[in-house]
Amino acid sequence: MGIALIWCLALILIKWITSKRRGAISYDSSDQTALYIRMLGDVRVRSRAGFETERRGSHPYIDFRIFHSNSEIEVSVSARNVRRLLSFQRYLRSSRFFRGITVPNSSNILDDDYNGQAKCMLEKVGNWNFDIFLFDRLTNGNSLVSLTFHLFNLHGLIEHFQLDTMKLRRFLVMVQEDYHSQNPYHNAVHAADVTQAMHCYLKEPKLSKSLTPWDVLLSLIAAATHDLDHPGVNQPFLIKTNHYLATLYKNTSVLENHHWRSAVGLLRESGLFAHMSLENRQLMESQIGDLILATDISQQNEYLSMFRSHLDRGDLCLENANHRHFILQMALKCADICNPCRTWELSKQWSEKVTEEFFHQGDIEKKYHLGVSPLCDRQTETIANIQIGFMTYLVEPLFGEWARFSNTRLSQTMLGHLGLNKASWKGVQREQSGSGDDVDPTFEEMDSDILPQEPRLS
Ligand SMILES: *[C@@H]1O[C@H](CO)[C@@H](O)[C@H](O)[C@H]1NC(C)=O
Ligand SMILES: CC(=O)N[C@H]1CO[C@H](CO)[C@@H](O)[C@@H]1O
Ligand SMILES: [Zn+2]
Repeated sequence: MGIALIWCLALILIKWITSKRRGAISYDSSDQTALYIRMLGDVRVRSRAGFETERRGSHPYIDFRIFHSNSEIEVSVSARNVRRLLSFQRYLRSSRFFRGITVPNSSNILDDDYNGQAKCMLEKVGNWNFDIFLFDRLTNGNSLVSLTFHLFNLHGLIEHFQLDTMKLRRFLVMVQEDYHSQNPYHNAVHAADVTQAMHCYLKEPKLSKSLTPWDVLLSLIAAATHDLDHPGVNQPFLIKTNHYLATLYKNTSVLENHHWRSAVGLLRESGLFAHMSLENRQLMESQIGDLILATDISQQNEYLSMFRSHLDRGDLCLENANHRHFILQMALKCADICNPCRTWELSKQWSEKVTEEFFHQGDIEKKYHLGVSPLCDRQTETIANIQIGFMTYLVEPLFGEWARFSNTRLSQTMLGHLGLNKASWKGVQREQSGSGDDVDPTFEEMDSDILPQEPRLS
């Protein structure tokens, strides 16, 4: 789950739900968080959907049948234009033919493309300042493969689980390939960044002294695969375009379920754990699912309040495997939305990328009259507004609890960056608005703009 889902999901739900229950919900601006969480909570309906793996390249990513049932659009847009507009969707890269070429040579990646600087950077892979963008350039776009392979080695997983390094590399290359490099944000570099953050959290004293190699293995795989095959649009977009994944997963954690099932597909295909018992492999698949599904931001309230009550009661016992896995879910959630907790230099780049992805979705929605998702309209939104809301309502609450759990220098560093970055965006916002107004216009506009609008989704 990436940030892209967060805002559009939250706001589009407000549109939907208020259209159905206008007047039933109070939009007290002092309680926006509760409002968001309530809205997000409403979408979570059913239990986890089917257990089939997702086969790569087996489906078109976006189903545009919706366009053909809309006569207004049908006349103005040719199928060819639709296809061209959606060229960001990867078709070719999923083909077995393509993979057949790259995979056998994947073992060269670490030897050939690794220059001295990339190796040097890996010595500091546990630093919070690690520059994943630079690392990705130094590794020729292979940051996810290089970093994850290195971490497997560093944590002794290859030896402990008797992993075949060829199979491991092959698996990681397939994972990296199944991210869409055309996505400004949800691409393999984001996955590498989340994996690096996860590694930093695994090293935190409370965790490192209680985690088993199994826990570390699952954490790294889940981090590396948590947004696998992300289409670069969010769940509401998939639902309103009648995408088959939305149907398959019953409108619930659609993307996260797909990331998980895709990961399972690659694990099976690579045979990386073929030497383990079926029972262990099944356990691994379901535990990786628990981790990836936890990244669905619409469930943040549940996870956060569970975390909070554990911390209030002081009853977390990391010798207990269930408690450990709960903490790993929280850690992955933190890793996934830690962008605002990085240095300004890195954080700013992520903000630009995620906004670009939002706006791209908004452009498609505009062009095809799908109703522009909130925060996706480049005419009315700014990076600063989006970031300030995101930090205030989602990142700060999560990292506040994390710092209670793990009150370390790293946690203080993250909260420090978060505060500074927010202040920087507020500065940008003030410059742009030309006034001293600190209030996020997104939230101010909620009553006047979002509420009266009729949803155009049905
Ligand atoms: C998913 O949402 C769409 C649009 O709101 C709706 O038409 C469809 O029935 C929903 N599917 C399920 C399984 O709830
Ligand atoms: C596509 C490609 O680069 N294939 C090469 C893979 O590696 C072998 C030998 O290592 C070469 O012979 C192939 O040409
Ligand atoms: Zn993500």
